[in-house]
Amino acid sequence: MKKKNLELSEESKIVHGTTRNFVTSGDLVPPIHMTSTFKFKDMAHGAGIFDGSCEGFVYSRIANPTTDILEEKVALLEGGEAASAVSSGLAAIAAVCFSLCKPGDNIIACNAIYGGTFALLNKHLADFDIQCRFVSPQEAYDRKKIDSLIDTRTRLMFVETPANPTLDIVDISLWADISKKADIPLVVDNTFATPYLQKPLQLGADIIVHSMTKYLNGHGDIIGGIIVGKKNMIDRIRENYIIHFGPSMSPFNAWLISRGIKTLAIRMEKHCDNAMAIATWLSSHPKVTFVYYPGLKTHTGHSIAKKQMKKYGGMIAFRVKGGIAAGKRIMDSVELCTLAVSLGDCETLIQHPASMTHSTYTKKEREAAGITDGLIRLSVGLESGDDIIADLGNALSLVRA
Ligand code: LCS
Repeated sequence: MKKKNLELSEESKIVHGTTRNFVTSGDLVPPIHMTSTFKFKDMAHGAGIFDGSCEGFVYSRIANPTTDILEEKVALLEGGEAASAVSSGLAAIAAVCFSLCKPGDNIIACNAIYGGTFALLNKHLADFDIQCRFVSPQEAYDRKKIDSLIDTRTRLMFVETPANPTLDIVDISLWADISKKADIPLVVDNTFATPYLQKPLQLGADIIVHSMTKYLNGHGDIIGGIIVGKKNMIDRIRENYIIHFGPSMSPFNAWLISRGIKTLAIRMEKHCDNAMAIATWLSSHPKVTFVYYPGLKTHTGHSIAKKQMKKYGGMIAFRVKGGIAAGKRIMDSVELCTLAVSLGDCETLIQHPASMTHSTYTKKEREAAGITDGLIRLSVGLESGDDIIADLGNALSLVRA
């Protein structure tokens, strides 16, 4: 983005977004265009908007000025030509799948992903005769294995990195290289990293999806999603799916997310610094058996994370001695950490993937993805890192090792 004489840095773009403003009253913050429909000046104008010969808004399921501002901002931060905001992260993923795939087609995906996404890819798309071929986190580094799954009906490749809940790291450049050679779009779920930490389009991905419910909004008060990519791809997804299946975003939610994004840089810095300190502390705790955090040198994806991310994010998973029983005791004993799903909020959230976010997997499917029953997931918040450590320390002290 360019102001007249300035090339803006990432932090400034995060605050300012685009220069577009749909009001003339000089508001610093654009108002919420809380309207379902828009007045036409006359018949020629209305018909002209419909046939594309005039600029203008028609109806908020199709487009809305407040939502447009958010879409331009996220496209700018991701380095994409265009974006389309929708009602949830899963709506974004469904929109991509349904607009690119027809019955008989298939998708290749990594099996360590959010449980809701797994249910969509593994089960619900199969009802439409769209099959998903999964690779394990280890196989995700194996070019030959991935190549062997591609055929003439493969319509997209899907990865989430860092992955929910195991923080597995997918090598985006490797997947992009494979997908380019096969001429299949690569879709990256960039929810955990955000564009502040990772830019998949620069690494060769074609489409980015986000659950904006998480870090982009950052305040735990709305559900939202977005798709970013080349303009012709976003137009195709809008026309093939969003406009007529209708998962549109409320202008009020779009306005809240635009407000939330302004603090993304400083929030992500604090999430990352807190998470690094907590992961380091957990890894030397005698009652903790394993810590999953890409910032730790012991993490299998550390070197790739170092290459493709600015810092390592705010999500941690860990296992404790005494397995699931001990884990449950910890989750029932914490006082500052809140027992809740979701992530990326100001508050630290703790939860149990096997019985909560990833209960959509069978036990066998979870094991294949490395999601063990004893795994505890922590979304590190913006409180004092010392307070979070003290809270976890107290809870761990109640567990018999
Ligand atoms: N992608 C990722 C990586 C996610 O973690 C989630 C939700 C979604 C997509 C779906 O987004 P939504 O439709 O909820 O906006 N993850 C959740 C989680 O770990 N706990 O609760 C929701």
